[in-house]
Amino acid sequence: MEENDRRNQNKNTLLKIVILGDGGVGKSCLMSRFISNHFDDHSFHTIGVEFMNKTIEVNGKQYTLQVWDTAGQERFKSLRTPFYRGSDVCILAYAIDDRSSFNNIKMWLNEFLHYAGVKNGIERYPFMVVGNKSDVPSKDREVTHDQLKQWCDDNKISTYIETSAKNDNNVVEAFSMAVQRWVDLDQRAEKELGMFQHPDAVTLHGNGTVSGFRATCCSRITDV
Ligand SMILES: Nc1nc2c(ncn2[C@@H]2O[C@H](COP(=O)(O)OP(=O)(O)OP(=O)(O)O)[C@@H](O)[C@H]2O)c(=O)[nH]1
Ligand SMILES: [Mg+2]
Repeated sequence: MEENDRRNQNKNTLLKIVILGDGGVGKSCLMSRFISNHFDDHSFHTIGVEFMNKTIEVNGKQYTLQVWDTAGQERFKSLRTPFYRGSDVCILAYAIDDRSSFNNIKMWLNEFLHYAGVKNGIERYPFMVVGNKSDVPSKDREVTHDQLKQWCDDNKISTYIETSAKNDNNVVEAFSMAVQRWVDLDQRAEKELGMFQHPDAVTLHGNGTVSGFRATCCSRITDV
């Protein structure tokens, strides 16, 4: 392993992850389950935004996730939207026993695109859809897993999962998947930037690799 790679391996990448979705779908509970492995049966509605940090390892690398929990109720819109800018990942959450929260995902997607100023298209931004409350009895389920998949296919979002903050099902997995999606898109952007800035560098040594060029992209690498 080269010295540069070794140094990068020991660095910690800070990612801002924002969670959006209707009031009551379980955004705050997902955050508490992830950050402190705690679940509150009588969680209060969030007012504005709150954030908490947690470091996790994905594929042998450290990521500090700054998780931003937002207020889903319409009356708090002006308090939450200023915090969308600078996000690295956006999680769109609904509850599987609440059809209207699923129908509103599109509205949340559009709100984020608008206020975060995402310009490069949905496929190039790490979105993830999370169907929470997967623990509810099947008679109460209003959105199937197939409907989740179909919606994501139709909207060009490739990362989605069902979770239960209550039963601690798939919560860490959801955040790990979100990081992985960010890594994949970041590497793709880096590659494209390299090709753009050094269009004829690909064949210099006859091994098909870009010669000695490494683009920096949107990641923030910090020492911890
Ligand atoms: N059954 C079940 N209930 C959950 C789950 N997650 C959250 N809840 C419950 O759903 C209710 C709302 O959860 P919150 O986390 O406060 O919802 P929120 O999305 O943060 O709501 P706002 O802050 O108003 O936007 C609470 O009563 C939680 O106990 C879950 O995975 N399963
Ligand atoms: Mg909340």
